[in-house]
Amino acid sequence: LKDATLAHEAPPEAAAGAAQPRPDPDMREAILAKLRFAVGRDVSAARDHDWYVATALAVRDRVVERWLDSIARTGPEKKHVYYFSLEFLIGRLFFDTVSNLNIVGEVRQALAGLGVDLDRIRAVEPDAALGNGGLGRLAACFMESLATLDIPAFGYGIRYDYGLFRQAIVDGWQHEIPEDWLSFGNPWEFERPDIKYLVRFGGSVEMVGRPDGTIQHIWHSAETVVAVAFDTPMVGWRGRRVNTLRLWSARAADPLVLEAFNRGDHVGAVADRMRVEAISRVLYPSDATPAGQELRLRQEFFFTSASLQDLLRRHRERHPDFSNLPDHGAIQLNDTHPAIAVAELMRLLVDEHNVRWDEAWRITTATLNYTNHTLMPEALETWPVELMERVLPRHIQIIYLINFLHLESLAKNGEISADLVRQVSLIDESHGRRVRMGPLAFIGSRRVNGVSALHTELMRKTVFSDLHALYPDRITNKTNGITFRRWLLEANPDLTRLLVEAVGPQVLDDAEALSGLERVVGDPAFRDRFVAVRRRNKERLAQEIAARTGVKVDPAALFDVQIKRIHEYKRQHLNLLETAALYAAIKAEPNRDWTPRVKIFAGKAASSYVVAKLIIKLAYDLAQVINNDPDVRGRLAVAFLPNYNVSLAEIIIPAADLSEQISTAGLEASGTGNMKLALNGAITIGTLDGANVEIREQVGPENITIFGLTAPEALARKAEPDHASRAIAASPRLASVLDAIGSGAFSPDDPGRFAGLVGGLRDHDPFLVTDDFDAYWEAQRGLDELWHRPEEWWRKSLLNVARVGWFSSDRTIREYAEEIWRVPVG
Ligand code: TH1
Repeated sequence: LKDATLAHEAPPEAAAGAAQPRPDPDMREAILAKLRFAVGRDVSAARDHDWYVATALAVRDRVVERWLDSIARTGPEKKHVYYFSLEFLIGRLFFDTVSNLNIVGEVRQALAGLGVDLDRIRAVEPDAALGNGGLGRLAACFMESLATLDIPAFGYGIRYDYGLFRQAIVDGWQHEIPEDWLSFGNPWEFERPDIKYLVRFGGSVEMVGRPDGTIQHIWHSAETVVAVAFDTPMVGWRGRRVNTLRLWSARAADPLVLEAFNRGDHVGAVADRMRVEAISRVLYPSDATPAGQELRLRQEFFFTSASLQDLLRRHRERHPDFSNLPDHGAIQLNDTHPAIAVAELMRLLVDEHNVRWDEAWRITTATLNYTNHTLMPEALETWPVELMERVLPRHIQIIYLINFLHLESLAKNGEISADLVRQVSLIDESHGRRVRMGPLAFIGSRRVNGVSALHTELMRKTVFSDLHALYPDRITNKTNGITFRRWLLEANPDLTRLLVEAVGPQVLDDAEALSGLERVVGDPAFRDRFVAVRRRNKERLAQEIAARTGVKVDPAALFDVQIKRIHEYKRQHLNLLETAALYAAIKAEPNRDWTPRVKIFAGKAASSYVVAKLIIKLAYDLAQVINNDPDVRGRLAVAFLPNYNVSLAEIIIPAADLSEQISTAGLEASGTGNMKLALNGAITIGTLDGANVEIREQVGPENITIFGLTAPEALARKAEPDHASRAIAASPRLASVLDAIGSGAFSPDDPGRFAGLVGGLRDHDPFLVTDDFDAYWEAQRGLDELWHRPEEWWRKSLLNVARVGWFSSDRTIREYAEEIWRVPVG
């Protein structure tokens, strides 16, 4: 095999309508010049990191040309999309950029001529881990698809000094290590010291009567923070368009109180600065759980206010007033984290720009849109009224007025009961007074969307049912998607090359062209090549597992993969119970023809989530026993890979045979890892939850393994007080595995370690692990059987690849563009 890494590197002239990359006379000279004059190193002294920076800067020059071109080409009149998100989980940018510019071959060659290996230096780049999981990664995929579809867009967020913590596993326990991704500099960002806004906090509000009888509100804030812009170019496929990701960094207005310093108070002089700059110091490590701290509220308001001021300024440079703001911009709120935008946009318009309240409300509700990503009650953001009064005194007034007008409009439309008021009020009075950010975002938005068909249906029927009855056209579904550039072309170049051969180069531009594969699924020669590609990917993963954990696994075994945040609702512990039961079964009947399996886990637990950390420890303890037991060698192995992030996902996903998507039905809003794994040929074992439902529709029920309670069944079952004890009594296998784990069979050094975890399952089991256990066990054994019929297995696997084109984020973004944002798609 010659340069097998990327078939699509060659100019894909067959791709219709695509802009050809400009011929680049001398990448080699460009890299050498950057090495010398930007990095300040001689070739003889240059190390991998120097080469990485030099090459990134040389590539960046090509990006900047297109970036400026995109901005120039987009007249100010064109409608822009503004994606507000507290998280952008981008991962590495170097190879993504090179690949999207279609210059992988050129760059590889230039580097090779200098004795440098592209694949070695690309691994030097740290991940931009500015997100926790699916929500943050979705924002990153959306930025890529927006550029690809030539939609003018800004991503707005926070430039955290520290991204999501690095996870170390010490003796099975998770430790969190700061992720200082910026310590070697960041060649992709442009600091914009001239683009800065003041964001204010605290203080009080003065009310002054105007001659016309209206009241002017003057906010005397107690604290001022400067938000400074850092811009990163977001390159679309084939470099067609380059958009801006604008991340704000917090700076003190007066960084050094000179007077204090001169007095000799060197610490006091910088204390205020520390407090202010803490705002953009670190990402909260909570996923699908509210962070709930004052600093979090400060982060949310900080980036929302700076972003709104930025886009209002740009609007005012070209228009006499804000009446046509909705024609020139659509704002998408990624969950409720930026929901304070409803109050802040009202404040900016009414207090700072003298727009009348009704007109400001019209503009706000025509500009904002809100995406909901979870319905779990404990995950819905609320803020204590007392905290809001202290941190955002003007905003709480505005929220009260919005709430008053909202409830008044209900009253006008007929009777309203105390019950209905309780349901739809923006203030929750049930446990202390709290502002409910979901309903605030709902009331303030033109469109509100869920992220899968099932999730959107549940939004209408449960959490938002009363608001839905009042505004029946507001909720709409936009099933999530993933960018195929990163998750197929870049992560799995060998499979991509095979697909191009099989269905033609249009598959690089059009995800739906994957359906062309249907023609070859029965072709044994093609199937063999597909299996050979997968085998190489699995060998690479096996090496990675050995390097990271010391566990040796056989690439011929079934690779059974569960990679995602560790959360009880995602039920890694259901998978672990099945693993322990399988171990017992193999030991009891060692001579049966067991399907060799490697159970692969990876994921981070929120630092304060004790049970999630214990689940990681359980995976580790099971691995210790199982991997060291000669009785099961070659049949069962367990590996927990530390520090799951985007880059590790890019290695695991192309090597997965089985994709575990086993959340309690009704609780996983969508999932997006499920789409990435299916796209790369994994078969899904999953519940009827989130986007699994739509994956089943697309790939066909015979090509996915569905098990367990449905969402309505799960809801009903949970209400039965003795559901767990009945499930355990009915399943000797489950009873015995719970006994074993609970009594310390896998933790002889601390036999009581998992007693609490098991006790929780016996007593309450809110996530229905016990109820779904038998169905899950049976489904797994069915897959064991299927593995013994490779022709059938690979046919199903190939049909998954062929039929998941619909899950491209290009499709998702097209739907947002047409129905929510009303912007043209290029
Ligand atoms: C996730 C959902 O859990 C997942 O199902 C979905 O695919 C993904 O969003 C993208 O839509 C969520 N992540 C978070 C993170 C926080 C709060 C709520 C959610 S929901 C911090």
